Amino acid sequence: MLYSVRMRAAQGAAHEAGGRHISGAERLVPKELVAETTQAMLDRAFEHSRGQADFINITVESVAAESVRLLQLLPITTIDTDDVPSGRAEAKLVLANSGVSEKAIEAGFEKLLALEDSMRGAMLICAETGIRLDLRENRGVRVSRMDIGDDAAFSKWLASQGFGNLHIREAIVLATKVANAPGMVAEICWSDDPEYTAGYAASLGGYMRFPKLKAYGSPLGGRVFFIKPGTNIEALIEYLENQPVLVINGEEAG
Ligand code: PML
Ligand code: MG
Repeated sequence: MLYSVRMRAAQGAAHEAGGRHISGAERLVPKELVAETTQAMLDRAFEHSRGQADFINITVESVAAESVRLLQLLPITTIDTDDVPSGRAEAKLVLANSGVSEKAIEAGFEKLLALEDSMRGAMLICAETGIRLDLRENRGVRVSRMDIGDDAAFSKWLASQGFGNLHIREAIVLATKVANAPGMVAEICWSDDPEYTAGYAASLGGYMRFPKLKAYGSPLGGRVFFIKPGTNIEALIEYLENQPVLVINGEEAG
């Protein structure tokens, strides 16, 4: 048996009562790690650089081991650019090479840039027309119930690649689950943490990181998922929210 441990924190009020999203986290851990995982999430919510959390919700829920799907970690490539505009231009090229239309890429960037504040979930956008497909408005679709299979080995491997921070650890796990979703073409994300400027464009072809995808100091970030036309959106959201996934990294062994 595993446990899905998830946290969401907001300022002013609960998310559903109009509070401002501060932070969220997702883990899938054995019972003996539930207590320390919840404590770490609580500390993180209280200390977040997006601001003081007034509302923190931590949910612990059992997950049957046989329902867990194992997925291979996406290969990671870093593309360093001189500045944010060239980072965004390169990220658009990656999306286009993954099969997202120019119209949809422009629509996705426009929607991300038009956000007045970050959402707690992602926007689903048609990869051809750029039309928003989910009906979640300011909430978006939150990807949940995923983790890395072997946490200690993964952290060690990440550090050996020069990726020693929590942002990458979480983002690569989420991006691996998302890239394997039914109907997924590609994802674009940049961080909503003011002090973190990186983002990525991901698809089954890989996770392309861009250290400069957002201006330093900006609390505006988020995710757009580009979806193949004709995809069953309900089944897609069900997978993103509820299918338990553990990510396996074949490279750790080496
Ligand atoms: C986040 O902060 O939640 C998103 C981080 C995206 C980029 C992570 C990376 O450095 O690869
Ligand atoms: Mg964040």
